Amino acid sequence: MFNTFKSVLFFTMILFFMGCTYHDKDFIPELTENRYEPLPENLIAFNDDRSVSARYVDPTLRYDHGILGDKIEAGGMLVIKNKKEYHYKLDEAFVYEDLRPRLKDVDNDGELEFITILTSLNSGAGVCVYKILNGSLRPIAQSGYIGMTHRWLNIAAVDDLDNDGKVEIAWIQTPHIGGILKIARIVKDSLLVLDEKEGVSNHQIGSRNLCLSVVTAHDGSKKLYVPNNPHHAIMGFSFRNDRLIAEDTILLNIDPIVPLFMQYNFEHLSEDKNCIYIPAGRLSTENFRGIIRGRLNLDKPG
Ligand SMILES: [Ca+2]
Ligand SMILES: [Ca+2]
Repeated sequence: MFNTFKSVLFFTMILFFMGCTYHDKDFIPELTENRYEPLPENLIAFNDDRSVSARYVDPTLRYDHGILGDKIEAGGMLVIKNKKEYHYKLDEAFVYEDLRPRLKDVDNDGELEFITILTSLNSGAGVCVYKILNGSLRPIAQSGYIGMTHRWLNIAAVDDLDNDGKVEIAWIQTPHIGGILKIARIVKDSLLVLDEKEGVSNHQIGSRNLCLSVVTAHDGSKKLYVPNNPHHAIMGFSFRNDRLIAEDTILLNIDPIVPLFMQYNFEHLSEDKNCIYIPAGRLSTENFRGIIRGRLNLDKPG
Protein backbone atom coordinates (compact mmCIF):
# COMPACT_ATOMS: atom_id res chain seq x y z
CA MET A 1 0.00 0.00 0.00
CA PHE A 2 2.79 2.35 1.00
CA ASN A 3 4.69 1.45 -2.18
CA THR A 4 1.63 2.26 -4.27
CA PHE A 5 1.34 5.59 -2.51
CA LYS A 6 5.03 6.30 -3.16
CA SER A 7 4.61 5.40 -6.83
CA VAL A 8 1.63 7.71 -7.21
CA LEU A 9 3.53 10.48 -5.42
CA PHE A 10 6.58 9.92 -7.61
CA PHE A 11 4.65 10.11 -10.88
CA THR A 12 2.66 13.08 -9.62
CA MET A 13 5.93 14.88 -8.92
CA ILE A 14 7.25 14.01 -12.39
CA LEU A 15 4.09 15.38 -13.95
CA PHE A 16 4.39 18.49 -11.79
CA PHE A 17 7.97 19.16 -12.88
CA MET A 18 7.11 18.39 -16.50
CA GLY A 19 4.35 20.92 -16.15
CA CYS A 20 6.85 23.45 -14.81
CA THR A 21 9.22 22.76 -17.67
CA TYR A 22 6.70 23.10 -20.42
CA HIS A 23 4.58 25.98 -19.25
CA ASP A 24 6.63 28.48 -21.24
CA LYS A 25 3.52 29.44 -23.13
CA ASP A 26 2.50 31.32 -19.99
CA PHE A 27 4.96 34.01 -21.03
CA ILE A 28 3.00 34.68 -24.18
CA PRO A 29 0.55 37.44 -23.35
CA GLU A 30 -3.00 36.31 -22.88
CA LEU A 31 -4.12 38.16 -25.96
CA THR A 32 -2.39 35.61 -28.19
CA GLU A 33 -4.45 32.87 -26.52
CA ASN A 34 -1.27 30.78 -26.37
CA ARG A 35 -1.45 30.04 -30.07
CA TYR A 36 2.29 30.52 -30.57
CA GLU A 37 5.05 28.22 -29.42
CA PRO A 38 8.15 30.11 -28.24
CA LEU A 39 11.75 28.95 -28.41
CA PRO A 40 12.95 27.13 -25.27
CA GLU A 41 14.87 30.27 -24.25
CA ASN A 42 11.71 32.36 -24.60
CA LEU A 43 13.50 35.70 -24.67
CA ILE A 44 11.27 38.68 -25.41
CA ALA A 45 12.37 42.15 -26.50
CA PHE A 46 10.27 45.07 -25.29
CA ASN A 47 10.38 48.76 -26.00
CA ASP A 48 10.42 51.20 -23.09
CA ASP A 49 6.66 51.52 -22.64
CA ARG A 50 6.06 47.85 -23.47
CA SER A 51 3.71 48.71 -26.30
CA VAL A 52 5.96 46.74 -28.69
CA SER A 53 7.42 43.30 -28.15
CA ALA A 54 9.18 40.82 -30.40
CA ARG A 55 10.10 37.18 -29.94
CA TYR A 56 10.88 34.11 -31.97
CA VAL A 57 8.26 31.39 -32.27
CA ASP A 58 7.56 28.22 -34.27
CA PRO A 59 10.52 26.11 -33.02
CA THR A 60 11.85 23.72 -35.61
CA LEU A 61 14.56 21.04 -35.97
CA ARG A 62 14.95 21.50 -39.71
CA TYR A 63 18.46 23.03 -39.55
CA ASP A 64 21.09 20.64 -38.23
CA HIS A 65 23.66 23.13 -36.97
CA GLY A 66 23.25 23.67 -33.22
CA ILE A 67 25.54 26.67 -32.96
CA LEU A 68 23.46 28.18 -30.13
CA GLY A 69 23.48 25.19 -27.81
CA ASP A 70 20.70 23.07 -29.29
CA LYS A 71 19.30 22.24 -32.70
CA ILE A 72 16.03 23.99 -32.05
CA GLU A 73 15.78 27.13 -34.17
CA ALA A 74 12.92 29.49 -34.85
CA GLY A 75 10.65 29.17 -37.85
CA GLY A 76 8.81 32.42 -37.19
CA MET A 77 8.74 35.74 -35.40
CA LEU A 78 5.91 37.28 -33.43
CA VAL A 79 5.65 41.04 -32.92
CA ILE A 80 2.94 42.51 -30.75
CA LYS A 81 2.35 46.22 -31.15
CA ASN A 82 -0.41 48.01 -29.30
CA LYS A 83 -1.95 44.63 -28.50
CA LYS A 84 -2.10 43.64 -32.15
CA GLU A 85 -0.21 40.56 -33.38
CA TYR A 86 2.07 40.45 -36.38
CA HIS A 87 3.33 36.98 -37.21
CA TYR A 88 5.99 36.27 -39.81
CA LYS A 89 6.36 32.61 -40.76
CA LEU A 90 9.51 31.63 -42.62
CA ASP A 91 9.64 29.43 -45.67
CA GLU A 92 10.91 25.88 -44.92
CA ALA A 93 14.33 26.75 -46.39
CA PHE A 94 15.06 29.28 -43.61
CA VAL A 95 15.30 29.60 -39.83
CA TYR A 96 16.12 32.38 -37.44
CA GLU A 97 19.43 31.21 -35.95
CA ASP A 98 19.11 33.65 -33.11
CA LEU A 99 17.75 33.99 -29.58
CA ARG A 100 15.81 37.25 -29.61
CA PRO A 101 15.02 39.94 -32.21
CA ARG A 102 16.65 43.34 -31.64
CA LEU A 103 14.54 46.50 -31.54
CA LYS A 104 15.80 49.73 -33.07
CA ASP A 105 14.48 52.52 -35.26
CA VAL A 106 17.00 51.98 -38.03
CA ASP A 107 15.35 54.16 -40.69
CA ASN A 108 14.49 57.20 -38.56
CA ASP A 109 10.76 57.06 -39.18
CA GLY A 110 9.94 57.00 -35.46
CA GLU A 111 8.87 53.33 -35.59
CA LEU A 112 10.88 50.36 -34.37
CA GLU A 113 12.32 47.82 -36.73
CA PHE A 114 13.18 44.22 -35.83
CA ILE A 115 16.73 43.06 -36.54
CA THR A 116 17.29 39.33 -36.89
CA ILE A 117 19.84 36.68 -37.82
CA LEU A 118 18.13 34.90 -40.68
CA THR A 119 19.73 31.70 -41.93
CA SER A 120 19.26 29.98 -45.26
CA LEU A 121 19.58 26.22 -44.82
CA ASN A 122 21.71 26.11 -47.98
CA SER A 123 23.62 29.40 -47.80
CA GLY A 124 24.21 30.11 -44.11
CA ALA A 125 23.40 33.14 -42.01
CA GLY A 126 22.61 36.75 -42.88
CA VAL A 127 21.14 39.82 -41.22
CA CYS A 128 17.55 40.70 -41.99
CA VAL A 129 15.59 43.78 -40.86
CA TYR A 130 11.80 43.72 -40.62
CA LYS A 131 9.16 46.35 -40.02
CA ILE A 132 5.41 46.64 -39.89
CA LEU A 133 4.27 47.97 -43.25
CA ASN A 134 0.68 48.29 -44.39
CA GLY A 135 -0.53 46.16 -41.52
CA SER A 136 1.89 43.28 -41.84
CA LEU A 137 5.38 42.35 -40.69
CA ARG A 138 7.76 42.12 -43.63
CA PRO A 139 11.48 42.19 -44.44
CA ILE A 140 12.78 45.57 -45.62
CA ALA A 141 16.53 45.07 -45.85
CA GLN A 142 18.83 42.09 -46.01
CA SER A 143 22.58 41.51 -46.04
CA GLY A 144 22.59 38.42 -48.23
CA TYR A 145 23.96 35.14 -46.91
CA ILE A 146 27.49 33.97 -46.16
CA GLY A 147 27.25 31.55 -49.07
CA MET A 148 27.72 28.17 -47.41
CA THR A 149 25.53 26.10 -45.13
CA HIS A 150 26.52 25.85 -41.45
CA ARG A 151 28.17 29.27 -41.48
CA TRP A 152 26.90 31.74 -38.93
CA LEU A 153 27.32 35.34 -37.89
CA ASN A 154 26.59 37.25 -34.71
CA ILE A 155 25.37 40.84 -34.61
CA ALA A 156 27.73 43.14 -32.68
CA ALA A 157 25.96 46.52 -32.75
CA VAL A 158 22.87 48.29 -34.03
CA ASP A 159 23.82 51.91 -33.51
CA ASP A 160 24.67 55.17 -35.21
CA LEU A 161 28.37 54.56 -34.77
CA ASP A 162 29.62 57.64 -36.66
CA ASN A 163 26.89 59.97 -35.35
CA ASP A 164 25.75 60.97 -38.84
CA GLY A 165 22.10 60.33 -37.99
CA LYS A 166 21.95 56.98 -39.78
CA VAL A 167 22.04 53.69 -37.90
CA GLU A 168 24.72 51.16 -38.80
CA ILE A 169 24.48 47.44 -38.21
CA ALA A 170 27.73 45.64 -37.39
CA TRP A 171 28.21 41.90 -37.20
CA ILE A 172 31.00 39.34 -37.06
CA GLN A 173 30.88 36.76 -39.80
CA THR A 174 32.07 33.23 -38.90
CA PRO A 175 33.23 34.15 -35.36
CA HIS A 176 34.43 30.58 -34.71
CA ILE A 177 36.72 30.07 -37.69
CA GLY A 178 38.31 33.47 -38.19
CA GLY A 179 35.82 36.24 -37.59
CA ILE A 180 35.33 39.23 -39.87
CA LEU A 181 33.76 42.39 -38.46
CA LYS A 182 31.44 43.92 -41.05
CA ILE A 183 29.61 47.22 -40.82
CA ALA A 184 26.65 48.06 -43.02
CA ARG A 185 23.96 50.63 -43.59
CA ILE A 186 20.52 50.22 -45.12
CA VAL A 187 20.51 51.28 -48.75
CA LYS A 188 17.18 50.62 -50.43
CA ASP A 189 16.33 47.00 -49.61
CA SER A 190 19.80 45.80 -48.75
CA LEU A 191 22.38 46.12 -46.01
CA LEU A 192 25.33 47.59 -47.85
CA VAL A 193 28.63 46.58 -46.25
CA LEU A 194 30.84 49.68 -45.95
CA ASP A 195 33.95 48.22 -44.37
CA GLU A 196 35.29 45.11 -42.68
CA LYS A 197 38.12 44.01 -40.39
CA GLU A 198 39.47 40.53 -39.80
CA GLY A 199 40.74 38.97 -36.59
CA VAL A 200 37.75 39.29 -34.24
CA SER A 201 35.23 36.94 -32.63
CA ASN A 202 32.07 37.54 -30.60
CA HIS A 203 30.84 34.01 -29.96
CA GLN A 204 31.87 30.53 -28.86
CA ILE A 205 30.24 27.46 -30.43
CA GLY A 206 27.32 26.25 -28.35
CA SER A 207 27.10 29.35 -26.17
CA ARG A 208 23.89 31.29 -25.63
CA ASN A 209 25.87 34.45 -24.93
CA LEU A 210 25.51 36.70 -27.98
CA CYS A 211 26.73 39.72 -26.05
CA LEU A 212 30.47 39.82 -26.62
CA SER A 213 30.43 43.40 -27.86
CA VAL A 214 30.17 46.84 -26.31
CA VAL A 215 29.59 50.35 -27.62
CA THR A 216 30.97 53.33 -25.72
CA ALA A 217 30.06 56.96 -26.33
CA HIS A 218 32.16 59.87 -25.17
CA ASP A 219 32.59 63.46 -26.37
CA GLY A 220 30.48 62.80 -29.43
CA SER A 221 32.39 59.78 -30.62
CA LYS A 222 31.59 56.12 -30.29
CA LYS A 223 33.69 52.99 -30.20
CA LEU A 224 32.75 49.39 -30.80
CA TYR A 225 34.65 46.85 -28.72
CA VAL A 226 34.83 43.13 -29.53
CA PRO A 227 37.24 40.33 -28.57
CA ASN A 228 40.04 39.34 -30.90
CA ASN A 229 39.93 35.90 -32.49
CA PRO A 230 41.76 33.95 -29.77
CA HIS A 231 39.82 35.85 -27.08
CA HIS A 232 43.04 37.17 -25.53
CA ALA A 233 42.28 40.85 -26.05
CA ILE A 234 39.49 43.36 -26.66
CA MET A 235 39.74 45.43 -29.83
CA GLY A 236 38.21 48.91 -30.00
CA PHE A 237 37.09 50.33 -33.35
CA SER A 238 35.80 53.74 -34.32
CA PHE A 239 33.83 54.30 -37.51
CA ARG A 240 34.56 57.46 -39.51
CA ASN A 241 34.09 58.32 -43.16
CA ASP A 242 32.63 54.86 -43.71
CA ARG A 243 35.79 53.22 -42.42
CA LEU A 244 36.45 51.05 -39.37
CA ILE A 245 39.56 52.27 -37.57
CA ALA A 246 41.34 50.12 -34.99
CA GLU A 247 41.86 52.41 -32.00
CA ASP A 248 42.47 50.35 -28.87
CA THR A 249 43.76 46.97 -27.81
CA ILE A 250 43.01 45.90 -24.25
CA LEU A 251 44.90 42.79 -23.23
CA LEU A 252 42.51 40.57 -21.31
CA ASN A 253 41.55 36.91 -21.40
CA ILE A 254 37.89 36.85 -22.39
CA ASP A 255 35.40 34.34 -21.04
CA PRO A 256 33.14 33.80 -24.06
CA ILE A 257 30.13 32.78 -22.02
CA VAL A 258 30.05 36.02 -20.01
CA PRO A 259 28.78 39.29 -21.55
CA LEU A 260 31.68 41.57 -22.42
CA PHE A 261 30.40 44.52 -20.39
CA MET A 262 30.75 42.36 -17.25
CA GLN A 263 34.41 41.54 -17.94
CA TYR A 264 35.99 44.95 -18.20
CA ASN A 265 35.23 48.32 -16.69
CA PHE A 266 34.45 50.23 -19.88
CA GLU A 267 34.13 53.94 -19.41
CA HIS A 268 31.17 55.70 -21.02
CA LEU A 269 29.34 52.48 -21.74
CA SER A 270 26.26 52.96 -23.92
CA GLU A 271 23.07 51.43 -22.64
CA ASP A 272 22.56 48.38 -24.81
CA LYS A 273 19.11 46.91 -24.85
CA ASN A 274 20.20 44.53 -27.58
CA CYS A 275 22.62 42.65 -25.34
CA ILE A 276 21.34 39.07 -25.61
CA TYR A 277 22.58 36.31 -23.34
CA ILE A 278 21.63 33.57 -20.98
CA PRO A 279 23.88 32.92 -17.98
CA ALA A 280 25.90 29.73 -18.44
CA GLY A 281 24.21 26.65 -17.10
CA ARG A 282 20.91 28.37 -16.59
CA LEU A 283 18.14 27.57 -18.95
CA SER A 284 15.38 28.09 -16.44
CA THR A 285 13.30 30.87 -17.90
CA GLU A 286 12.74 32.35 -14.46
CA ASN A 287 16.47 32.59 -13.83
CA PHE A 288 17.41 34.33 -17.02
CA ARG A 289 14.34 36.53 -17.05
CA GLY A 290 15.22 37.69 -13.57
CA ILE A 291 18.83 38.41 -14.36
CA ILE A 292 18.15 40.19 -17.63
CA ARG A 293 15.32 42.09 -16.02
CA GLY A 294 17.59 43.23 -13.22
CA ARG A 295 20.63 44.18 -15.24
CA LEU A 296 19.21 45.50 -18.45
CA ASN A 297 15.62 46.37 -17.71
CA LEU A 298 14.55 44.35 -20.75
CA ASP A 299 11.87 42.13 -19.49
CA LYS A 300 9.79 43.46 -16.66
CA PRO A 301 6.99 41.23 -15.51
CA GLY A 302 3.75 41.95 -17.28
CA1 LIG B 1 11.95 52.90 -38.12
CA1 LIG C 1 25.74 56.38 -38.77
